[in-house]
Amino acid sequence: MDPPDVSPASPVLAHTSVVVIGAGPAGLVVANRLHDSGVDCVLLEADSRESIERRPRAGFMEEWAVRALAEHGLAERILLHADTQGEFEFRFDGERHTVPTAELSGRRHFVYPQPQLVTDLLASYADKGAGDARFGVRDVRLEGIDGDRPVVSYTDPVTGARHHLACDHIAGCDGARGVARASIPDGAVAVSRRDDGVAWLAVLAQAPPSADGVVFGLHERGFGAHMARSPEVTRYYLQVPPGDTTGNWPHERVWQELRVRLAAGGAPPLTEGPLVEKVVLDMHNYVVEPMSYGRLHLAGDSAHLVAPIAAKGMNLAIHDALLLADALIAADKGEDGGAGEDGNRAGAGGLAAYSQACLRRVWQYQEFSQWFSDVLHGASSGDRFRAGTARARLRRLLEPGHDARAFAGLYMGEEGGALTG
Ligand code: RFL
Repeated sequence: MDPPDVSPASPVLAHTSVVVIGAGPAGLVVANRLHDSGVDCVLLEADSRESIERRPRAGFMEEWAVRALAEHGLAERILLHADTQGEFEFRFDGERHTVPTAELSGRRHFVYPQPQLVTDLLASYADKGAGDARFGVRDVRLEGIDGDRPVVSYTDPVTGARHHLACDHIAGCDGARGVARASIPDGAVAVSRRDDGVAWLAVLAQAPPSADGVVFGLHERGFGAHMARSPEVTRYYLQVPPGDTTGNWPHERVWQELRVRLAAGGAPPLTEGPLVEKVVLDMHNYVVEPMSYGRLHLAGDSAHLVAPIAAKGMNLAIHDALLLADALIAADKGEDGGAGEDGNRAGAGGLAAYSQACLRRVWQYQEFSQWFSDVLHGASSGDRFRAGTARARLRRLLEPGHDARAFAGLYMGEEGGALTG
């Protein structure tokens, strides 16, 4: 890797302990924890504050994640305002089947829109805490990440000036399309990928929910889902062919297809409304191992993508971020026990163990998501064998016993547990 571009002609303008790249859930949790613990940090975000506070995405938070944020004073509004859900419904063959996940697992989901979480975490870091957050930064570059003093540079969107930040560590929290992972030399980390071979049309409807919680419709025409987000907004998903475009899905076609795929005897009709967001998502997944390279540590979607089949991505991002923040705080205070056994210069004790500590949960969630994907998409696969095995798994989930309990535990975010088949 080239040495950092810090010649006298391009002076290092500042030094900070940690540069956090990306103000999504991962970056904001890291920045809040560092700032609260007195570790100097700068948060760089490519988008504007207004835009990231409006970007719709996740809604389901696992209970452990909310409790963990609450321990650090970061979940006040979630605990005040979020609904919780403890069951969901499968619909297939015209019938409704309720899965009592809270009863089976002892845990509940919190329903809290991601833009609201981002807004809360930004208010805590940048407003209440007066933390250093820089929005709209252009052309972020990472240099010297395999050395002792990496440099992150960016162009100021207003003045056009190039800024250089020398630091001890970089938290790469810039999502699936960021620069952090791309800055790691080819071959230095392993990237494993899996494509589920399906796509979902994700829509947000300006309409009240039509059921109390989540409804998964399993249908030969494709999977469909309903997810209550707030009294005014509901998320819906429709399985579509890979490569499909939103242009093929006008308003009436979306509602027609949802009515078919979510139909069941005794189910109330869907409350329709304008579709305020429409996006086609390919269901693909990846994992980067290890999650650290030199002084760069990846967290959240930059390190692993889990298709939103089981609502896991943001939860994993929070898990990584909490562990990374702890390790960075320990390193900053010289409390992390010296260099790691593998000679990883990033780190030291806590940081050397960071990747491994995250990956256990990452792989557990990837495996669950893959398992669930097979169940949800079996009926529409066009393959009678896959449809038959998916139906067998589904039956096991709906009968009291080991699989029902294991499923509920994994769905609600237990790190252990295993399903058969
Ligand atoms: P994010 O949220 O993508 O944030 C990354 C931030 O980095 C910025 N950025 C840069 N900043 C500076 N320089 C650069 N060069 C940069 N490049 C990018 C971006 O602007 C952005 O602000 O990643 P993070 O923090 O890792 O969080 C991950 C989660 O956002 C993601 O996993 C979830 O949204 C996934 N997901 C769900 N997860 C759940 O746990 N529960 C759910 O219910 C759930 N539902 C969903 C979802 C994802 C969805 N989509 C759209 C993929 C529903 C959907 C439809």
